[in-house]
Amino acid sequence: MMAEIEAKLDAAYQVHRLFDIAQRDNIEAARSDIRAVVTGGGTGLSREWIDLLPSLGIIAVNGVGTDRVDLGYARARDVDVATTQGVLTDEVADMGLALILAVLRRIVEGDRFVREGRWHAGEPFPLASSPRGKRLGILGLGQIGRALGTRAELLGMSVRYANRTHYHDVAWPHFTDAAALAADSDVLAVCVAATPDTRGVVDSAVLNALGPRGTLINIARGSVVDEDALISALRDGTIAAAGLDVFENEPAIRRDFLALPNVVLMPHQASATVETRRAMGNMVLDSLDAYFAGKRPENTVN
Ligand code: 8YV
Repeated sequence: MMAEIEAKLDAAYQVHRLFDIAQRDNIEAARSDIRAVVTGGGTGLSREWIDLLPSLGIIAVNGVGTDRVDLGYARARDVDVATTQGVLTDEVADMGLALILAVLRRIVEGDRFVREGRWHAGEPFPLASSPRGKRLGILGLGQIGRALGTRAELLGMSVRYANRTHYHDVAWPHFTDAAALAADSDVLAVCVAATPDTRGVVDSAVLNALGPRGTLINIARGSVVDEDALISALRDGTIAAAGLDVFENEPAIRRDFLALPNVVLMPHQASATVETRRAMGNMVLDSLDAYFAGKRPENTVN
């Protein structure tokens, strides 16, 4: 979290930082008094930790993903799980758009080309691909998927989506099946929440359906994509390219990704702007305030 948010936490509470090895002994001593945990979307809090904290009443997630917290288990223990939903939607959708443009317009490749002196040496740079007229398939039409679809339309892309629910307030064609969506898309953007149901949903069948001119974007969670299948597909031309902000095992991502020229890699930064991280941090503080005032935080999700 931002230093200014950490300072506000310290001003209001006695804070033990689990990620700080030097504090581990203090945490052990304070364990039974700890009433609130602040964590990240990609980090969460395991059942084991919930069991180790008998006074716990709230888990405030500095993010929207709750795939690393067992919501039902927390509820059964009377623990509220609050997220920062809403405030990061636009930022994450922007990252989706940035990755689409980075891949189609060869932004990262171009930067490298200039720095390596290849432009100066007169080497030709390959033509890029226009987003206009391309079909964007959105896997998971939550707030972020919708915000990405709206942005993509401004680029002249046509949007379709796959989702369990068929929404009638959008005119975009609806699919129920990820492979059928991929077959009808030039760019497939993964925006779906990570759950046991969506684990590995983007598999070799979906990548085959996306095809050799297709691009995969992932701004959701690495676990939604079968990374073995993705690495093979990028290597053998089953799909053209990918833009990824999230991975299965962060930050120790599969080294195979590093050697692939047709993938743009980001270190899970979709919500990471000063403005949005400030808004997220303040929302975490509001949730803690509400909880310690004896109220259930507004953005409780369990
Ligand atoms: C954050 C996220 O990077 O919202 C989420 O679920 O993964 C991201 O916004 C993460 O929560 C870090 O705190």
